[in-house]
Amino acid sequence: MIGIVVCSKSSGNGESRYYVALEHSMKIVEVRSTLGFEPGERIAAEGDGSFISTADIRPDPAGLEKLRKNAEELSGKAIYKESYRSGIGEIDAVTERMWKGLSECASLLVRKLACAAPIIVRFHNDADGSSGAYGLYKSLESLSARISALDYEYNITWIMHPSVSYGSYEAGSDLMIANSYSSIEKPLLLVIDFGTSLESNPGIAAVRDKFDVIWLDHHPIVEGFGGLGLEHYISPWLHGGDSNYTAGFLACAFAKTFSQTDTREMENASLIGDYSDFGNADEPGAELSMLLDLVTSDTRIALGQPGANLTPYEIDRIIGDAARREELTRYASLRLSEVTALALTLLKQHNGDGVRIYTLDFEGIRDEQSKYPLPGRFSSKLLGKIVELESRPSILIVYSGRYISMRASKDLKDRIDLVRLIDVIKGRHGAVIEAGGGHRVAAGIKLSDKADRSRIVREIVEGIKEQLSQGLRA
Ligand SMILES: [Mn+2]
Repeated sequence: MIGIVVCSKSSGNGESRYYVALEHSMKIVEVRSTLGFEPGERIAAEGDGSFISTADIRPDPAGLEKLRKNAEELSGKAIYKESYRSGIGEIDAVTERMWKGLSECASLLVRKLACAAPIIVRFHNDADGSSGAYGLYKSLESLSARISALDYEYNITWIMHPSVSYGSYEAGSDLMIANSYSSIEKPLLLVIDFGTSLESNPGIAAVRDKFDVIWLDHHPIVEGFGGLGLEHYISPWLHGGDSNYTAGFLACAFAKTFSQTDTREMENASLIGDYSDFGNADEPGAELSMLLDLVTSDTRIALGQPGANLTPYEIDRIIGDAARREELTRYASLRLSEVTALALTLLKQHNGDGVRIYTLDFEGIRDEQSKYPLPGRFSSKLLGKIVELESRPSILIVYSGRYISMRASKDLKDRIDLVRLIDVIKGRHGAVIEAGGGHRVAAGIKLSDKADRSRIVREIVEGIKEQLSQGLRA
């Protein structure tokens, strides 16, 4: 077999991993060798690819040219022209307006895959982000089945991302991964369901030269957000949609530009997980949403160790195992009812202009061994329960450790803007707030120091009362 080295990764033991595009089929194969090759070199491999002869190593500009042309052609061929229709009219209208942008992202992705460029996919560790990553993963599987040149184990690093911003730390870690490779195509970074806030600006600035970036998000766009300058920043907010068009759905719609794999269950799981108006509890997805919420909150349950990186590969294994899936779903549902029942007895109540504002100290309610449920997601569920019981507009603030999570019932969406409230508090306190943001009626703050928590919670309650009584000035 003769081929061109398209990407290499050195490892500690002197042996390197090489992705080689075979000369005749352009198919990528993976080989290991202790000999040092450069991307762009023509080499001869034998048998199963485990041995590379030294007889015929030379740079091959003509071959490289042909390879690039092939990658370009593939990226055209792989794309479906027709916009994806899920059957939800309002969502489909937004998808149609994003289709051109999504197709351009897909062309880029396929070109990277055809050259085995290193790809990092970071997805938010909640039901929304992880269902998007899972839908994308399944769709990529079908892409390798459809296009033979792309039938290899992709050079993708999946990273579950535990925060709402893309900071310098994450950027540094991604650069480290990318720098361990050397490839003919620029590495690709794909972000799903987080990061549309100012805290991401340093991270974006740090990686944008090294990576091509595809950024799929649905959080309200904050003025001054650096991601807007990226070539492939896609958000329903720019196309007549809003946060109800979830990022998980967006990732699945993106996957539809190159795959026809059925991702309806993941789409609905993401809509339900993020409390979108379009979630449908009667369609498949509700159970998946709860399961993903559990396994992304507590990787000890999913993988046997806390703080581990959960990838779509593991999610797929759990979902493929009917008994495990059922056991985990039952556990999640049971835990949730227990914690909810307890929480309802411990709520504190404040009145604000006819609206009930509740606060809850979440520490001590949750079993500290298990991270499930996480305060943010739990606060959404608990608010749902409160609204069900009270049938009146309510706001809930849940705090635990350095986190403060805020939720307002949807009927308050014209009277409350939590993103704006967080901005005010950030402006007032600066470094006391490590990160903060979210959606109009669902947002969160991470403090630098837990000691400031009760003061900030008090200010949040006051700020909410103010918005309620004075109205939101435009
Ligand atoms: Mn989301």
